[in-house]
Amino acid sequence: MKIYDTPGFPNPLRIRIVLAEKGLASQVEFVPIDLPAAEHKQTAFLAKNPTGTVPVLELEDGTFLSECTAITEYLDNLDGNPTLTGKTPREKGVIHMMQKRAESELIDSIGIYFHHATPGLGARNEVYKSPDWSGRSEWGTMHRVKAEAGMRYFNEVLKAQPYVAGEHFSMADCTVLGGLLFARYADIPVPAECTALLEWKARVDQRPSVKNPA
Ligand code: GTS
Repeated sequence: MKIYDTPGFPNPLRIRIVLAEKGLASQVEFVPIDLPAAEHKQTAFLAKNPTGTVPVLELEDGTFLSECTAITEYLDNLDGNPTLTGKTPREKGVIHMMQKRAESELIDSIGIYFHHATPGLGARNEVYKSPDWSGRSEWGTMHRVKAEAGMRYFNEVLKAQPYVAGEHFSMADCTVLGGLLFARYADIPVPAECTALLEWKARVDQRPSVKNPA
């Protein structure tokens, strides 16, 4: 298997944690993609993922999987013991729901703020996101507020349970971790009153897969 990604970036981190959780790191060849140089928006990469985002997983049969959720589903089920995406119908439903909330309320909102209300990855790259990119938009700025509300939401969730989707570490935790990494890059601090979220972060940061992602 090959993973096309950009080391140290938030969405790639989600999959690198999954690979470490599942003990699959040694089975993957990493192919670096130069995001700041907009390599992901060029023809060769778009043939692998038409949405022009990393990460992408290439299977041995030449199939390309994009979207962290799809890649996680695939990797998690390889050994017949899905620990990150749920075993029972209820677990699968709850994990899917919470990870989607983590995308829409956190990591994707931070991405919109970063790309549409800050210089983002620079003019060479951002022109692909918005042809009239000028570095700021009200729509982008609103997503910072949305992301902060998302942090407060997950703080409430984590007051009641140890992990984002319940009793066990799951794909939903990986998405929130990616979101908080992106928040750091975008200079959106976790509100100090979000103590449950901060305590969760300190705890999951000690997991071997988070300490040493693939
Ligand atoms: N929903 C996608 C997924 O789950 O894979 C999001 C992927 C994504 O947005 N990746 C970012 C990207 O390629 C990389 S990261 O910096 O957010 O981690 N961004 C480039 C672009 O032009 O959108």
